[in-house]
Amino acid sequence: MTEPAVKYHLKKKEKHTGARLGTLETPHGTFPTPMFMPVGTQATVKAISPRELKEMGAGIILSNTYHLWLRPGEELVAEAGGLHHFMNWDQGILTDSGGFQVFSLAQMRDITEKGVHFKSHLDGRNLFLSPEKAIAVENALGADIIMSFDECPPFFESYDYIKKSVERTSRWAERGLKAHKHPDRQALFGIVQGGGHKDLRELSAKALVSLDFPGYSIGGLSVGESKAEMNHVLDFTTPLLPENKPRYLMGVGSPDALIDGVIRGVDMFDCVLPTRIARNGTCMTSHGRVVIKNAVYAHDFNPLDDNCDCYVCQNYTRAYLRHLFKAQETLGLRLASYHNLYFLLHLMKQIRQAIADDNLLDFREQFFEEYGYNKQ
Ligand code: PRF
Ligand code: ZN
Repeated sequence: MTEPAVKYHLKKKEKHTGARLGTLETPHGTFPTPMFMPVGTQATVKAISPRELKEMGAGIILSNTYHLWLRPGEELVAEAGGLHHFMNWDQGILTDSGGFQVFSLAQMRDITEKGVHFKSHLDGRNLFLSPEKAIAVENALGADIIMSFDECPPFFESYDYIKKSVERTSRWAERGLKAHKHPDRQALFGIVQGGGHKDLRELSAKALVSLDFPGYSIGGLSVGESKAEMNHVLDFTTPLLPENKPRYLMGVGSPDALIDGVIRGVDMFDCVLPTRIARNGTCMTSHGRVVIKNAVYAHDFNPLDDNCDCYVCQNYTRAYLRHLFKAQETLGLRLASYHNLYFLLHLMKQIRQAIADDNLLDFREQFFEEYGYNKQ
């Protein structure tokens, strides 16, 4: 029996919710959970350097098998000594399998038992991705945590389709496990699917748990359903997963969903949201979203967020940030991206403290009130 590549330590459960305080030990360092993972799809967190990521306390980032397989190719990354060396990031990396990206980006897909045929979103080439191929690419990239190849069906697909899809995703997970070459260096997570159906989530979780993955992802959420629906699915899905393994909710990263996910026992999250909205000038602050291009900020010489101690808020004004965006200067999107990532990493820190203090529900109430969620 080889040692698993990652070790989850559950340190404490919050008294009034399902929230868990823990740590995840990876071959590239240990980070506290619950944690938010910044997204670096193309082996870079857009506009932010690894030095800056470290400075803001990111212990793990996410990257994408699909994108790196197409460009520059996993062989080139392997030639560079793996993804950590290639991008100069010595902390944790998690790669998504490509399943989700194929379904969301590529065209003319044809799903069979063997895998998925589709056309590249870059040049229209015909491509084929299978559980074995996805794992081979992830093995070559060398991330600390890797994902099974899954299908993420639309939330409102028919019950019969989702059932067939879940069964196939479970078979794909097993094939991926067999194909995985470095279980001692890379932890392969299974991905629970099943749409909004309790029995299908159970079917999925049961099959994956019996395969004894070192961690479990929850997929198929934040794909168009309401927040209430997502929370409802989490309510019955996290209890299906073993307590001594990490749980990762894929593609979720709005402040309210992070808090509500943690309350339901989720340990890890990722989302393009903070960096994507930053690039069009939307900033997350303790008082809610600030659209920095708005005229109201033209003469506002206050920091972006008076409660934030990040580099941006300590050194720049809203008026200056607005000017940068109006003048289309690239520093604007760099600073906004930095602040937004810092804001979510800081939010996770506050959440961890609230778990330690057993007052997560009070924290939620205060945060929602101040952010403006209660007004919607
Ligand atoms: N599967 C995979 N990646 C994902 C998802 C999924 O269901 C989601 C759903 N929000 C985001 N990223 N493999
Ligand atoms: Zn800030």
